[in-house]
Amino acid sequence: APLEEVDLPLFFGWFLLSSVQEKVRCTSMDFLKTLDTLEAFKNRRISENEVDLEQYFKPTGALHCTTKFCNYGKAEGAKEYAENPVRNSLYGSAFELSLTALFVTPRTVGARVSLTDEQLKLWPADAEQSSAASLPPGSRAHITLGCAEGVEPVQTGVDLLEILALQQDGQQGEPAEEMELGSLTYYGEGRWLLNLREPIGAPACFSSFYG
Ligand code: ACK
Repeated sequence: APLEEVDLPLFFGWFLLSSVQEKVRCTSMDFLKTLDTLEAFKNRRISENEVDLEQYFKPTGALHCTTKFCNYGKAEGAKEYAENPVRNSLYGSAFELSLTALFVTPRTVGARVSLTDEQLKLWPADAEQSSAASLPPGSRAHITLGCAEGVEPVQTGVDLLEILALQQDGQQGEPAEEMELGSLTYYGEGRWLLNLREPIGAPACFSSFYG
């Protein structure tokens, strides 16, 4: 087939270098392990059954931060995004992502990514539109670290937007614990957010995934 007919990727995004993937996975495991031992957490369990959090969340493949989900060209705005000259010029470039928080819900565990102005140039305008709140561009940026049985990774961004919408709505959450990694807040309905004391710098390559 001529080159023009080749499908667009499943998604574009930043892919963490393998050395830092290991580090992020370890930090996330530590977080889940510690969370599991906290009294505050035991009293507000995310599932009716006693579950070991590390078993409850299944890993979801190579760690990445999705910019545009294209679904091989079927997603709205996919072609426009793929043809954007800025996207084109930055394809294959190295970036440093800043992971500023970890969060857990009954469905997903993820890391919040705080994008720089340069990184925001790669951010699609419609990424936050699934949220009823009007959150600034880049709010959805995250790395999925694990999903509960039967939950799709797309849920992680939805869960993050939900917590940020609560914050924007003035809901401070319930301060739950000062952990070594940072301060933990409870937002109800099994939603926990840990603001990292020290953001994790994660080198990543802007590229695409075909699957
Ligand atoms: O964890 P994620 O960001 O959530 O990475 C995966 C990736 O694309 C491949 O499935 C994300 N994803 C899936 N569907 C959507 C969607 N409708 N909108 C935004 N991101 C999506 C998923």
